Amino acid sequence: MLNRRNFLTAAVGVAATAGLAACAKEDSSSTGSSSGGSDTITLGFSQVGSESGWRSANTDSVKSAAKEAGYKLQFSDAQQKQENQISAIRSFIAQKVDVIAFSPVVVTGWDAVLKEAQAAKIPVVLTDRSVESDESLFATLVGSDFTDEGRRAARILEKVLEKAGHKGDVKIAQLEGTTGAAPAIERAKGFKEVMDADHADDWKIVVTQTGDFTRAGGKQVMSAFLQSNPDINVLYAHNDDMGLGAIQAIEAAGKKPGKDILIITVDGVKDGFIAMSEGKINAIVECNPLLGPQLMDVVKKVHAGETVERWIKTEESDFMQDQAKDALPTRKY
Ligand code: GYE
Repeated sequence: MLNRRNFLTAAVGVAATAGLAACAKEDSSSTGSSSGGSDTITLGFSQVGSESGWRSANTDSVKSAAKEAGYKLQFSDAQQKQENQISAIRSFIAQKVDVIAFSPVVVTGWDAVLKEAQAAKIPVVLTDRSVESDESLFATLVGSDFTDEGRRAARILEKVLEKAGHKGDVKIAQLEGTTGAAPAIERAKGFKEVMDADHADDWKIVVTQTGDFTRAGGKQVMSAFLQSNPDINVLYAHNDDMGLGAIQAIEAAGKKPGKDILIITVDGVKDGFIAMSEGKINAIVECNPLLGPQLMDVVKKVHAGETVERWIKTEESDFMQDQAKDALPTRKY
């Protein structure tokens, strides 16, 4: 696994080409000079899909920042399938785009296509999620520290339990993100790290399964959890959408979300904040999807052959339920 902590500032080893873009098969948009002018950067971007509110906000941010920067954007939606991302990247290489950016659906299986991009001298920028590949195959990662988000989720659960005056065993259900995706692996890892260190005796993850980062997945898996383990008293969901789906399952089972089952989620999208202001979510660990402007900045730098940091991290906060009403009007996604 790519060890995010070991990222060092390093020179971008890949020279950018100033090739013109051929006809694109995917969505394309541009506000740049006449189409394909040599000073207009053509960016090929392969998005994970449209599985969550976070993802929609991220897509909007990337599209509007590309427009703002005057780049020609070839945008491709992989519908949560790695094979679609691989073919999108191959098509960007064939079109000779200037820079490729993508948010990898899972961490493994990228070496071959990344080597093809390198052979074609097209720099690759990872955004949002990381990969388990040789670090020389991409220029940088623009995104969050998911392991730390997992740790923050455990620390905020400590506060939530205290606030609720919880006594006795903490029986946790975990709704994991997409299997093999960096945020699913790392959010589970960071949470477990704190749990093993400080709560080995009183906390236990009694059930854990993927809900694929979707509302439908969260609802379905949570309703199965409630049948197999009716004594669950905490839910840790790797994103708001799965938490929102789970809330429906909890209510359908005649229980009160936020009271009978304390709920911690990650992301901080508007719908998550609405549920939190209604008392149904107890705390949210923020993960900021508005990566577009930083991404465009980095794209310009790698295109110019400039040095960039290996990991450009996102700043984030945590929110308890009593902050939800005040924070809601200020949420940008
Ligand atoms: O938390 C989730 C989305 O990769 C950080 O993907 C992203 C995650 C986000 O589906 O809602």
